[in-house]
Amino acid sequence: MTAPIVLTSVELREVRLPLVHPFETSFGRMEARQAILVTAESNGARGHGECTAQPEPLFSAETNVTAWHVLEEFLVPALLGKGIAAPSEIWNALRFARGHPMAKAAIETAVHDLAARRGGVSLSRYLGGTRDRVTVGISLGIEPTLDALLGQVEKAVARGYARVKLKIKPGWDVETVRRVRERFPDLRLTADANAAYRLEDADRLAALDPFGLEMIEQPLDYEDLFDHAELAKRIATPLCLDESITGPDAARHALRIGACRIINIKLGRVGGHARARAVHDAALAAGAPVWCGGMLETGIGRCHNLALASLPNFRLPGDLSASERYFAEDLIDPPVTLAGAGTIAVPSGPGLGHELRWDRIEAATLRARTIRA
Ligand code: OSB
Ligand code: MG
Repeated sequence: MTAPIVLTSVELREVRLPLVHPFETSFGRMEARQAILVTAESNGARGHGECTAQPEPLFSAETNVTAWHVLEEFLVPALLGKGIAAPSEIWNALRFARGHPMAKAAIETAVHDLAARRGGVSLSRYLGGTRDRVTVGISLGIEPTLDALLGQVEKAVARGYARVKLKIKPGWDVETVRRVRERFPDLRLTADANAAYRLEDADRLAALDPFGLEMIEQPLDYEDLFDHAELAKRIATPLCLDESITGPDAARHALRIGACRIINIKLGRVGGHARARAVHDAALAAGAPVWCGGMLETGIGRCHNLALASLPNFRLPGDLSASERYFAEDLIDPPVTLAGAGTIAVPSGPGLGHELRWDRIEAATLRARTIRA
């Protein structure tokens, strides 16, 4: 038995880091990653997490303002000064507060990092990871022109990414995928619609079938498993769900009714490492593969994703790219880099396995507040 963790203080810090290239999806365009970083402290031991909310409620209902509010007023006070038997207990300890999975994940993942560091093991080892490198892809946003997108794909292929995901929306779909497929006949390709279609668009989505996409991610509404199951009967390309999978129950239901065959797991969307593990296990039990999604995280969130993606049922390339694909200067040292053959090494040092660059974090800070027990 390891001793319980008693949090003595929690720091919330909002940072803004410009992206090297704007990222556009069906729901909007991002020029920077603006995130809340959470540092949990227990008698000198520290752990770090990153909230995957954005300034606007476009991908999910949470925003940086709601996450900060809920962390500051409710979640952090509920945990400070109390004995936490294990980080996997945090989801239950925070059950009194409805919703806000990204805010909950930010503190839950920070305490996981703290627990792994305290035990002197990597976060991957702490979580039960089974690989020392993970296969990775790149998610490419909507570009002003097809030629600009083809240039981006070319660069990604040259860098060795194991698969390319194209963001699609009505009007940037069939022709887009056709052109990329023509130019790169053997590339592992997927498409992500971020809920931009309706079931009535089934024919348009079926028109993507000839291009050999490995999956279409979240074509329909985030609340709608039923219509995804209907769509799955009308198209050949496998469906993957992102926004709709809020936890293990949603995963079980979606797989059971045929709303998807593959699941994208994101720590923030599901509420942290323990919930991510539960989704992973639900998919494994149903014989479905999972892969690790991304939210343009800084190196802190990215290292959490790398540790998560080292679990056994992460059998498809994740949206886990090198630091340089997102930021001129990442918040960790060393930055995340691609190893050979479209892989990234899972950090092996204690916890997240990378040092934090506090000079850069300070320079990127918009506001900070420490809450003490
Ligand atoms: O739907 O997967 C998504 C980024 C922001 C919000 C939603 C999504 C994404 C990505 C980027 O696709 C993945 C990455 O972090 O590289
Ligand atoms: Mg997605």
